[in-house]
Amino acid sequence: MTEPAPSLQELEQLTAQALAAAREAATLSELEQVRIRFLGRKSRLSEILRSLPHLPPAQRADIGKRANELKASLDASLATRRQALAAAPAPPSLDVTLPGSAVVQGRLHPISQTIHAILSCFLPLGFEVVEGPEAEFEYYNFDALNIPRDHPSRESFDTFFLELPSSDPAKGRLLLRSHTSPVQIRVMESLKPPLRILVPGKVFRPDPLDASHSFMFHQVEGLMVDERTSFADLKGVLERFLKTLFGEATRARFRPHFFPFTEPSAEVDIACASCVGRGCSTCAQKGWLEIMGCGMVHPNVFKAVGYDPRRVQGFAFGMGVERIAMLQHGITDIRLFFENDLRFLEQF
Ligand code: 2U9
Repeated sequence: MTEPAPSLQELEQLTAQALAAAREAATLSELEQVRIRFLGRKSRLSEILRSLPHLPPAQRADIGKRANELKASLDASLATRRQALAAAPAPPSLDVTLPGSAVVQGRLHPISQTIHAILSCFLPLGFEVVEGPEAEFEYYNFDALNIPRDHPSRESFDTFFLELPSSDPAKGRLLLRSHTSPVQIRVMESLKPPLRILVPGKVFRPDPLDASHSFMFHQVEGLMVDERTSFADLKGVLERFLKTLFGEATRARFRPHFFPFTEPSAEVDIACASCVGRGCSTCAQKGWLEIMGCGMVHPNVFKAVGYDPRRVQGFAFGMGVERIAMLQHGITDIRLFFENDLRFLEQF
C-alpha cells in the first residue's frame, strides 16, 4: 500500500498531537502507549523516516529535519513526563475519605426474640432446649399423651394429615403436630430421669385465621421429671419465670383446668399490668390475663414412655409465643407476625 506523501503541515499536526498526548498521560502505562503510538515501528513518524530516501531531494532535507526534530522533542517530553509520573505518589486505590455505604443490619423476627426471652428465663434453673420434628406420628401427638382415639380434644386437632406413607405404621399416620409435646415423649423414650427440658417450635391447628388465631403459631413447652417433683416446684418455677419475663412486681394465679396429659392441671393468669386489676380492654375487663397452662404429668404419660409413675413425678407447662409477644408489645392482631411487612418487623 502506498502511503500518502509526507508534508511539513502533517508533521506540525503530528507534533502537536504527540506532545499533548504525552502531557495528558496519567500513568506510566498510558505514557508507554503514547510512545508506541507516536514513535513505535508502526507509527506514522517511523513511516515518514523510512520514506525519506525515496522523497524528491528538494523535500528530503526539510521533511527529514522536521521529522527528526519531532522525534527528539517527543523523546524529551516522554522522558520528562516519565520522571514526573515515577516521582508522583501512586493514586490511592482506596479513598478513605469517601462516605461509607451503609450496612443493612438484619435482626431476629419478633417471635424469635420472644422465644429467646422465654428460654433465657429458664436456663438459670437448669433447663435445656430441645427441638423435634414438625411432621409427627399420631402416636406421639396423641396416644402417648393420654389423648385416646375417641377423646374429644383429639378430634379438634387431627386434621393436618400428610399424604405420605408412614415410615412406622405402628405409630400411625403422619400429621403436622398440634403441640410440641411429642418432643417431650421422644426425649423421655431415650433418656432416664431426672430431666428438665424446654421445647420451642411451630405448631399447627385447624383454627380459622382471625386477629387472635392462626393455623400456625409457636409454643414453648417445658417438662421437669425427678423423683420428688411436686406442684410446689411447678408454682415456684413458673412464678420465677413470670417475674423474670414481665417484671418482679408480676402477680400470678393458678386456676384449676383440664388437660388430658396432666393431672391436676391449671391455667396460669397474671394480673393485668395495663389496669392493675381494675379491668380494661387488654384483659377483657377481667383484671387477669391468661398466659399459660400447666400441670403434673399424668401417670399414663409416664407409663407410655416406660417410666414408673410410682417412682417419678414431673410437671409440664405450655404457652403460646404469639400471645406473649402481643402482650409484650401491645400488638392486637396475630396476622401481623406472618405477613413479612418490613414496616411492622422493623419496629422490633
Ligand atoms: C408431656 C406432658 C405434659 C404441656 C402442657 C399446657 C399445659 C398448655 C397451651 C398453652 C397455650 C397450649 O399454645 S397453647 O394453646 N398449653 O396449657 N401444655 S401442660 O404438657 C405436657 C407436655 C408434654 C409429655
